[in-house]
Amino acid sequence: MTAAPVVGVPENTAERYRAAGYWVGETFGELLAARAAEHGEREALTGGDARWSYRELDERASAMATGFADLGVGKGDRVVVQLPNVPEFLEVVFALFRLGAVPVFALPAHRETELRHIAEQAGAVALLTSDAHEGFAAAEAAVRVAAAVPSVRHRIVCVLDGRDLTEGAVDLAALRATARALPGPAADDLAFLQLSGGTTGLPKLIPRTHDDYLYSVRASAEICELTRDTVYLVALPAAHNFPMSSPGFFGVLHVGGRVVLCPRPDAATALGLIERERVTFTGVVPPLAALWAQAAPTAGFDVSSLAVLQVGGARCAPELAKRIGPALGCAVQQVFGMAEGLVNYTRLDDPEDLVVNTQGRPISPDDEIRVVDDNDDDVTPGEIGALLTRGPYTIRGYYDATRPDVAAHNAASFTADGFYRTGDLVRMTPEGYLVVSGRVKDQINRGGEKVAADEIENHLIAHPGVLDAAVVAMPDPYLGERSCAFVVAVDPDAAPTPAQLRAFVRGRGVAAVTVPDRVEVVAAFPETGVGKTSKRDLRAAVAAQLREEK
Ligand code: J2J
Repeated sequence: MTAAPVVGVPENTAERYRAAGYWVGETFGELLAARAAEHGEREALTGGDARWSYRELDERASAMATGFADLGVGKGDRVVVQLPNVPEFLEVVFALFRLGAVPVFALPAHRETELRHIAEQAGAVALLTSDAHEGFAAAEAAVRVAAAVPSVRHRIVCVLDGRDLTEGAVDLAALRATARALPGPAADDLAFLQLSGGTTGLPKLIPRTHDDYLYSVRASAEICELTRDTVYLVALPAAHNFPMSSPGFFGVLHVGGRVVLCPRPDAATALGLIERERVTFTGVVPPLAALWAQAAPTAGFDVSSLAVLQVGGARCAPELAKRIGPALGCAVQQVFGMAEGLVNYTRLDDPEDLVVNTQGRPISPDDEIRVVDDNDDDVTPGEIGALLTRGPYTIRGYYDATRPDVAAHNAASFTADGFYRTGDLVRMTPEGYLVVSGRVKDQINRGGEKVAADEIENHLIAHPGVLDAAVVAMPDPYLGERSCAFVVAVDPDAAPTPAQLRAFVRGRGVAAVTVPDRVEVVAAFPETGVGKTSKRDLRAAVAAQLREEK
């Protein structure tokens, strides 16, 4: 068998998913065309001053697809897309879908280090960024990333900040050509690459097909009871899997509802938009839910239109889950999902006990769930174990599996029979609901933003004054977790200070989540019985220290 970049499901399994009606052979481009035919002048999208109807979004996507084609971007070509929550994001994404080119969804928080890695892993032919957002000179970073990654032939810039184009860049606006018919992709083709939270090193690329993703979108829209009257606020970065598909803006477009893009998720901006646009549905990470719930009673906004607030991406404390509904006057839904596939929801008619204390149950009757011990044997039902999953919208391997590093990571992240090792510790309730109780992956989940511990460690060890580094999660009342780096200095008498080390990591052009929140310089690390660094002891040490400082 020749190796392929995407690890597919076995053909008989694919047949089963088609026969069950999960994979229906529709592409994203076809979906948008069908909705434009059906809903025409209804408003699809609001963002900034723009209001686009279904027809306008459809026409824009077709015109821009032609522009990409004329530039030389073709079917199967990967294009890194990094944009904040602006309407152009959807225009670009649907244009690439229509062409069969493959968007690679960088997050707005990513910086040069992540962008370069993503472009390299994807073998991207183009980088599409803003000129600048959040103070990040994205177009200039793109010049350096393109210089470092030989596959990149084009830099395309969406001007949001009024800056002049960097030399050699193409203005996104110039890609708005006159539409011409183009051969589109097949529904079982790769639609896009999402990013994993990263359990080791930088984020891995997650290959999703039109067939598999659209199944999760349709099923999510149904579970979340979306209708054409739904007004959905994209409060999290649109490139993230949660606001994209759980049920996200794709779910809302699928049912003919309206999508409102929120530029920043602070309470005043978000609650203001909920009032102005009569938003009915949105999804956030727990720290934002807490902020909004705290602000709502006195902020003076009328948020009575909001019917459902979803909370997911990181653990939501039961106390918080209880508080949100009354504070915002809406129902709460917990969502436990992952860009690799599996998404669990509490259902809108579930009793309060399940909504408050569990993270929901899977979308599909064909989501296979295993809760296992260290030997991959099933635990006694109800006991805590590691979550493995396989199903009609969960990947079987990261992209590009022909690369030896990715193949090795795939061997560790998937079982021989194709289950994804989520790295989460869960228990299953008698009702079949999952409760997330911890994790085995060495990662920090900073209020939904994930970073691999070894990624931070590598940046610290690059400092000439650092002999060794070990990064663990420490409890935080707002974000749930923050990162704490323990560092052993080369010369204990001339150790770099925590402030210097944080500045050093930041200076390496990394996402903010990669800069350690706290740094402790220590003489040596505690060890386990076999002489390995004991992260468990380090976690306990910083937790104790924090209690003392209170
Ligand atoms: C605890 N941990 C959670 C939850 C995710 C919907 C919602 C979230 C994501 C997402 C997503 C959690 N309680 N409710 O893609 O479609 C942690 C787990 C999980 C990892 C996945 C979606 N919800 N998590 O967060 O790919 O550790 O997706 O494995 O970013 O987030 O992260 P990500």
